[in-house]
Order: sequence, then structure tokens, then C-alpha cells
Amino acid sequence: MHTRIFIIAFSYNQPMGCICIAHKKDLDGLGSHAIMRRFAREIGEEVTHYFADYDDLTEIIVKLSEETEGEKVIIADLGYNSRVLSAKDALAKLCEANEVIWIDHHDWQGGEEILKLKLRFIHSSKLCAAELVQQEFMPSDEVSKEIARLAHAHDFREESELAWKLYDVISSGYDKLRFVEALSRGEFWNEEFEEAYQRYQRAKEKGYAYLDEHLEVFNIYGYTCAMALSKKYLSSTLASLYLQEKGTDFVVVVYPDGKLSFRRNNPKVNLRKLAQLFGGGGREVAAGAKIEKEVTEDNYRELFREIVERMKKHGKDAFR
Ligand SMILES: [Mn+2]
Repeated sequence: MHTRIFIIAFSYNQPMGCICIAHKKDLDGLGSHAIMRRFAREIGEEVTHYFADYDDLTEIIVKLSEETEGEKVIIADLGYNSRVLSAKDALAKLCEANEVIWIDHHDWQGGEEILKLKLRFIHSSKLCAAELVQQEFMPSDEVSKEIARLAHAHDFREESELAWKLYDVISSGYDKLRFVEALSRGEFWNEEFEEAYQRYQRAKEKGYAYLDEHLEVFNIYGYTCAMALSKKYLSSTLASLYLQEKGTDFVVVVYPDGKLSFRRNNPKVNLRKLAQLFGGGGREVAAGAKIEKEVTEDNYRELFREIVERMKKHGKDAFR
């Protein structure tokens, strides 16, 4: 009698691994990365990190669809937008050849076509992405729970000194993989973080002063809007929070590369609709867009007026 032994391997050189594609700009995205790194370490798998944003997510999906199979692919803290739809075929291919799990808490309105693909979708609007990742992959791990708790505090704008300090470390341009590695080992603060944090405090003060010097307040159909040009190094979260303190109904932060960031104080203003006027999108409470124009010290005042004119042109309905 013969005994046959089957050895099934996906590839001899590259063991089946895990790919984590998550948002690169905040604690929720990098926290999701850190939890996945911890998970992979625990089960002895390799993890490849892709630090993504909405503008490069589709590129990553296309690239991976061409070169990966048999892997676990986690996409976290990245919501649906029309760019994702444009990469639907590549995403479908990726989902067929791999196990894809999309974990998110953003608004998925319009994303129904994507959800029909062969992927698992884990979604909540009450929890942040890192919490969902933690519950799915590391349900009883205390370090992962702490990472998730910090991410939640930042994403939901709650008070947590450590969460906001970590966010400053991220905003300072600190190496993302190094950051994720530290968190994944349960190291939430160290000398390097402190140094990056201190450096960023000085940058922030300069950034706020620059905003004040490049700020104008407009009145559009009875809604007040604080609009300001920001330095690139001040994140849209920090710049808009600073402008929101001025108390206007909503704020628009304009970046030198033409990026627009919308936030509001008045819940009657629908920011998603406003951002759509500029080809962007997002949520009612926070939205973004990009105009194809370089914004400089010389042209920003003129550009502010063009932005206001475009909002006015669409009438009061554009706000609700
Ligand atoms: Mn998030």
C-alpha cells in the first residue's frame, strides 16, 4: 500500500503572509498597522505594510492585483470614494486570488458595487478602524486593546494626552514603520518620540501663526466661513481644529498643492456637498477636495474668492 503525502505550498520562497494596507496619516491607520503587525508576529507570518491614503490606494490595489495570490489582505481605515470604483476590476482580481478583508468606519454611501466583490466587509460607525481590527484579530490582547483605545480617543476627538501626543509624532514626519514597530511591541513612548514631539510643537506654533496671517472670514448665504492658507507641515486635522476655534459656521483649510479641507462647527452645513462642488467628497462633518492649482502667497486671496464664488453659484441648497 502506498502512502502519499501531499505538500501544498503557495510558494517556496515567499511564505503565505499578510498584507496590511491602512491609512498613513493618523493614529487609527497606524494603530491598525501596529495591531496587524502584532497579530502576524504572534502567528509567525510575514506582514507587509502599505501606508496609504486616498490618492494612492488605487495604485496599490492595481499593483497587488498583478503580483499577489494566496495572501491575507487587510484594508483598514480607508473609506469608499469614486477612485476606488475606478479600480474595481483590479480589486475584483485581488479578491479572487486572495482573502481580502476591508475594515472601516467611514461612510460607504455609493460603494455598493465594491461590496458585491468577494471580500469580507467589517464596518461600524461607532468604533474606529483600529478597534475593529483589534476585535477581529487580537480580541484578548491587552497591548492591542490599548492601541485601539488610543486610536479611538483621537478619531473621536476625545481627551487623551498620549493619543494627541502620538498624533503629533506622526505629523512630525516620524518614520511610519518605526512608529508601527514600537507600538506593536507595546512601546507607547520613547526618547525618539519625545524628540519628534518637541520638534513638532515648535513647527505647530509657527504653523498656527501662519494660518492667522493668511486667514479671511467670508459670509455665504448667512453662513460664516473662516478660510486660511496653511503650511504643508500642519496636518488638516490640526489646522482645521485651530480654525474651528474662531467660531465660524465652517472652515476651509487651503494647502499650497491645492488640497482643500472642510470642517464645521454648525451641524446644518453639509460639508460633503460643498466638497463635491470641487470634485471631492467625504462625510457631512469632514470632507476634502483638491483643486488643480498651486496656491501661493501671491494668488491665495484671489483663489479664496474663486472658492467662495463657486459655493455661492450653487445656491443655498449646496449647504444642506
Ligand atoms: Mn479612522
